[in-house]
Amino acid sequence: MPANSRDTQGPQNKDKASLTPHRGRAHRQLRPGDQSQAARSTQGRKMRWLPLYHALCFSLLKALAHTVELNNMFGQIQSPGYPDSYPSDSKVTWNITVPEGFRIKLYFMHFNLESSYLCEYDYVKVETEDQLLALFCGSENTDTEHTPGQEVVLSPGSFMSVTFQSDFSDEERFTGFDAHYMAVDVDECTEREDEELSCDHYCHNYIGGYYCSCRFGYILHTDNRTCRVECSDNLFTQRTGMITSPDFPNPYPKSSECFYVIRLEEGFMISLQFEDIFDIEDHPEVPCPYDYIKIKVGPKVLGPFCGEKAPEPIDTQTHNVLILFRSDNSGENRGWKLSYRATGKECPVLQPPVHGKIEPLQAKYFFKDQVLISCDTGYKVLKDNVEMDTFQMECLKDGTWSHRIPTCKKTEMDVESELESEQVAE
Ligand SMILES: [Ca+2]
Ligand SMILES: [Ca+2]
Ligand SMILES: [Ca+2]
Repeated sequence: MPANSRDTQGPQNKDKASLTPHRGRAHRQLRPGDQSQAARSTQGRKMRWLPLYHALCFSLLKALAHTVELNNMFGQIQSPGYPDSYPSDSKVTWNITVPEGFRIKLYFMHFNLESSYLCEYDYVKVETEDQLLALFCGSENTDTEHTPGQEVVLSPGSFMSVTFQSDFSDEERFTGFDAHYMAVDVDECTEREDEELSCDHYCHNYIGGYYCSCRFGYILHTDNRTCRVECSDNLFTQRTGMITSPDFPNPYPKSSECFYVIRLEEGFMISLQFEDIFDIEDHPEVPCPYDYIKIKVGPKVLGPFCGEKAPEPIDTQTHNVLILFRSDNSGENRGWKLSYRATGKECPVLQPPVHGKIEPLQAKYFFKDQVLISCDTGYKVLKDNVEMDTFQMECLKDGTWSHRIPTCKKTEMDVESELESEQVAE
C-alpha cells in the first residue's frame, strides 16, 4: 500500500519531493506544462505540519479508511465530502456485488483529483478479486495518468471493487469524484468464449442468465448445454446389416451413449467390418479418453477403439454382439460405419440319391440352409419305410444334416404296369 509504506519512513521523509527523487517529483519537473513550481512553493508549509501529521497519522488513517459493501443493482459512489474537497489520508473501498449473470458498469460524471506520476498520491482504483481494471487520478489525461472521462469500466464478472485513496497532502483544492454503477446483463450467447460453457445447438440470452436448447430430434443433456440423442435401444436380427453412428457421416452427437445389439440364433457367427470413414475423437497419449467404441463378444470386450484408423475386420465367433458407442460433451467428429454378416457352420456336400435330385443345388451348404429331395418320375422317396413325394432336410448348427439322405424307390404301380407290359409283349 503506497500510504503505509510511506508512513514507515519517518517524518523527515514525508516531503513528497524527497520520497521519490528518481521518478516521482523529478519526473514531474521534466514534464511540460507541469505545476511543480507552484508545488515547491507550498512545500515549506507542508514541512511545518509534518510532526503533527506524524502524531495523527495512524489514528487518522484508521478513522478514515473503511469499506462499504454494496449489493444493489445500481448506485452512486462519491469521494468523501463530495462536492466539497476530499480530506487527506482518506481511504474508502466500495465492494460492489451484483447477482450472477450480471456484470457491473461504472462511469464518472465528475472527476477531479490531485495529479501525480503514475497516480502515486491520490487515486481511484477499480479492480476485481485478481485483476486491475483501471487506475485514475488528476483532472486531465497525460501520458502516464488517466482520468476516466467518458470511459465506462466494465467488470468481467459480478464483482467490482472501487478504492479511493488520498495521501497526506494536497497542493490545491480538489473536489473528488461522482461515479455511478449499475448491473448490466451478460450476453452469454455472444460473449462465451469457453467451449465448456457454450450451448451445443441453440443459445437464448435473457436478462440475468441464458439457456440452451436443441435441434429437432435431440434431447438436452442434464448438463443443460449439450444435445444428446436417444440411441440405447438398437436391435439387429437380420443375417446381414449396416450400423452407423447417429447422423453419420455428419458429426455424431455429444454426451450420448449408444447401444447396438446384434442377436441371432445360436449357431450363427457374426463378423464385423468397419468402413473406410472412421473418425472418433482421440488423444495423442491417452488411449480413447473422450469418445470410443467397445465391442462385447461373449465374455470378452474388444476396444476401446477411436482415432482415424478403422479397426481390422472382427470375426466374433458368437451369435450375440453388443456394440457400445460413447461420446463426451465436446468435439466434432464424423463417426463410423460398419457392416456385419452372420454365417453358420458348413454342412457336408450331399450326393443326390440314385433316380433322385436335390433342390436347390449349391456348392456349399451352411447352417439353416434347407434342401428338398425328390425322385424321378416313376420313383418315390423312401424314408424309414415310408413313401413320400419329397423329403426336406436342414443343415444344423453343429454342421450336420438333420437326416440321412433318403433313397428313391420304384413305385408299386409302376412295377405292376411294367409286368403287364411285359405280359403283353409275350
Ligand atoms: Ca493528495
Ligand atoms: Ca444474459
Ligand atoms: Ca467428443
